[in-house]
Amino acid sequence: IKNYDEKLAVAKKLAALAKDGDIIGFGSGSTSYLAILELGKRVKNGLKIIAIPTSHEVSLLCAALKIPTLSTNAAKPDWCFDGADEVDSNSWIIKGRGGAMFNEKLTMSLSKKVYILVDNSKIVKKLGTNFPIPVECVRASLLHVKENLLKLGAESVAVRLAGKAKDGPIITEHGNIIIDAKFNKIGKTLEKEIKSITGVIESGLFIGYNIELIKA
Ligand code: DER
Repeated sequence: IKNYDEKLAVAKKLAALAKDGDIIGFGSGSTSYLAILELGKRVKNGLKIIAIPTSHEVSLLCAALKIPTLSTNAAKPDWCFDGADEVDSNSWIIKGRGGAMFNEKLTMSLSKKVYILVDNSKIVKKLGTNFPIPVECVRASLLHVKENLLKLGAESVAVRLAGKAKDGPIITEHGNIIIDAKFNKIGKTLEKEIKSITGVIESGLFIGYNIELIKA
């Protein structure tokens, strides 16, 4: 894991926040993974929490750590945590390198409190510097979504491929595909403009969410 020491320090800080009875939204990605391992240690020592996982990976990890889980239809999280690919000075965020941004945004929207775990490599002056905005969309809308993302100013759009794991596109937890759209200019209406394209399920652009950063 890149920046392991910083991520582990942030993960430990997060894990210390949990208290008995908490229902917690568990984010996806390597930083969240380390936080879940830390929470697993506390659960082994008697901490009573329930997790709402945001991906298959996190669901499997909770099962392995014997952390009880509920779905987003069964309960609302008291609070949630997650990682980020980029965070700017307005606390606008790009997420979704791990492809779980629909469940992550849903869980954040359901949570009273949102903690975002960041190592210093994630802090950027200008959003869009290092990462594309991932856009989850219905397979039948691929051409339409690509065209409209370019119209919104995307420098490039590319279907996320599974690589060695499988020829062709990756398929998300909800059976959709992801288009990675590189934007050099990200204005405050872009999240809503992307969402308004027919066929778009959700994007990894988070503008104006009430979040608290946890840094190393
Ligand atoms: O895919 C995601 O949304 C992850 O949370 C990502 O944004 C951060 O992943 P990392 O913790 O592995 O850097």
